[in-house]
Amino acid sequence: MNRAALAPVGDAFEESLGAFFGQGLDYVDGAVAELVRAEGERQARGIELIASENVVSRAVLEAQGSWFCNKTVEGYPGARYHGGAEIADSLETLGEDRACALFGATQANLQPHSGSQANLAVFSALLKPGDRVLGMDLKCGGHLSHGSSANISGKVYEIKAYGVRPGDGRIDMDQVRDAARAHRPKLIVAGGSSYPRALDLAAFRAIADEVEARLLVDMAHFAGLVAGGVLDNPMDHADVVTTTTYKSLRGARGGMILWNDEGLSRRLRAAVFPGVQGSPLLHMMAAKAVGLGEALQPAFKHYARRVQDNARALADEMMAQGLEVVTDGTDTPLVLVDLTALEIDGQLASDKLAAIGITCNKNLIANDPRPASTTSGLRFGVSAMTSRGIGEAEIRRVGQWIADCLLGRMTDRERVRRDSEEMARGFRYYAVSG
Ligand code: DSN
Repeated sequence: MNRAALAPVGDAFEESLGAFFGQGLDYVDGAVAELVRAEGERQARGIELIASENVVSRAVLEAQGSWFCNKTVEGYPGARYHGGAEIADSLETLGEDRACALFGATQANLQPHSGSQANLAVFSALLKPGDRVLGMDLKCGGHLSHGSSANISGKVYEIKAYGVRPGDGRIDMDQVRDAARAHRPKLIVAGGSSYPRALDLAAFRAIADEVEARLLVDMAHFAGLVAGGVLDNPMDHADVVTTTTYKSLRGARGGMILWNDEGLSRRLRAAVFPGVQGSPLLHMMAAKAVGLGEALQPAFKHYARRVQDNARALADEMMAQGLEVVTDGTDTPLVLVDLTALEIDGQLASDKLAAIGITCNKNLIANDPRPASTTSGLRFGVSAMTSRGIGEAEIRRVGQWIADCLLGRMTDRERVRRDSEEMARGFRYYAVSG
């Protein structure tokens, strides 16, 4: 092919370089820019109570939009497969050091792209296919990646489940002990996605020791409260701790693994890479490091305390207004409402709340008579609104709106939608339009 035939393409390419390196999203892609703006507006005007969400700092946003996104590495600091990794090594080491300092661990792995990836890596490091695991039933507050039949964890390993006491909705440690004695699992998993109470970590440890199982604590939903010193640290009890970094911990999206026993290090690191992942997302690693640095600051302790206070106030108010709250309260950022006494299912309930500007999610509850597509529960979490500055008086007002809406007492939905928007806009947020 002669050069003349290539020239127009070459010219167009070279002409495009100015915009490629110099122009922002508004100029380059108006369609996506508009969606970004619309999502920012949606977030700014809404009362966000999805338990797995939070609001990250401007600094976290900046780090995840940095040119670390251009870098590919595989392996770990000092032992990479790609060149030019010295700065990435410093970044990953800095992030690991911060994670260890925050949670009192000696070992950390920040490479997991998500909490599920972190859990899968731990399972594959500690178990052989077919090995038995005792985890919390998904319906009772466990997590998909702890052995749900729909998840790879439930297909590769033999899963036995413990639940919650029918009377008070709490984990019955006697039942856990009986199940552990009966099934002799290799691994016991504590933690989940909708259990609102603090775990009895010492009892889990004692049971694991008795049956010679390893103990994995997944603290994804309450990691921020551990970091802030509000809840006991699972690192004092577990062999391995996993977490997401973006829920109450308020950092970039992704997962993390912590442990102390250096005898596990080679297996756990190899299970993440090359076991279940290739290259880590270095821009997210940078943002994780920023979030962990923020969590080490004194202000984070106040945030964590306020998350728990707000969650308790929300639960109290909803109960006072006539809703049934699972376990009659919470120790964590989570509040789980049981709708079984009402006509309304979780899907319809969350749709009704969305219409008045409150976002949450439908959630299975113990012995749920409804399927996962509708459910009889609603899950709320206060981390995101706490990060924006909400306090007890306002969260109680939100609790009243929720109860009025679900109990059919709301006469003027449009007025409440306007009031909730006014409340949300009264809290801090990024400048999203401009
Ligand atoms: N684990 C899911 C949740 O709790 O919503 C996503 O993080």
